[in-house]
Amino acid sequence: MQTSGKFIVIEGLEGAGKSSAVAIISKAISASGHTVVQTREPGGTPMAEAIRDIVKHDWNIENVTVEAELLLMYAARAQLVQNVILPNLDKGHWVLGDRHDMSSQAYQGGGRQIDQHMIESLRAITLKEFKPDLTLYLDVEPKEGLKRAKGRGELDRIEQEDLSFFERTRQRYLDLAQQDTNCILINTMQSIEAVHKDIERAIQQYLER
Ligand code: Z5A
Repeated sequence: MQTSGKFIVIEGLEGAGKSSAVAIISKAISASGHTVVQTREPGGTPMAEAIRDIVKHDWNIENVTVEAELLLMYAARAQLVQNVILPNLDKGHWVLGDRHDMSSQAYQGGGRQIDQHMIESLRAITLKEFKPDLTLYLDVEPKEGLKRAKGRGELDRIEQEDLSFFERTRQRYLDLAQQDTNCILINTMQSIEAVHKDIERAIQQYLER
């Protein structure tokens, strides 16, 4: 898929600081003269937002199967990519995503331990060859990330998983970040000011390329 805009994605565990990273990057891209369109996953279209509510909801007496969770993530992604991301890239806009496919690899593949082939086949159906131009992976130790997330209020269904789930998810993120030449790792186990400087430097270097 050939497009004229760029697709930039922010990834990381809860509490990694994705919200402020999105704000910093959006400002830098706009200042360089591009139109920025922000997305989030799961979500970003009316139907995908409804899927987001379903997937984050604590169903209480009904067990949410790992297969249903995975399929819902890809259903939401199909809606977003075809209805929002690709049309905007075609217009030459820059799309800034709060999470994308790396989240499914990390949470469903690493955290839930779903077979990699199953995820690969859904990815092939949903995305074909489509990939982000740049990913900023914000790395946080799960204990610290959850502490920050808890400070914000109630935890959703996925956030209530035990620490080992998030440790597996983080390990998969680290492996993926190392393999992906278009991914930059930002260490967020430092002061917010230092993290923001690293994010600003990374995006400026990309814009100047
Ligand atoms: N999910 C999935 O399983 N598979 C998929 O394919 C996709 C998603 C796409 C989406 O939830 C859930 O779906 C998510 C993964 C799963 N679930 N979990 N668990 P979401 O997008 O609503 O939630 P989130 O991604 O977990 O967002 P978040 O908790 O809002 O994370 P954040 O945006 O990175 O956190 P933040 O709001 O920017 O920061 C949290 C707090 O920490 C805030 O008060 C900051 O001021 C503070 N903070 C940030 N950085 C620092 C530093 N460096 N020091 C101290 N304090 C800091």
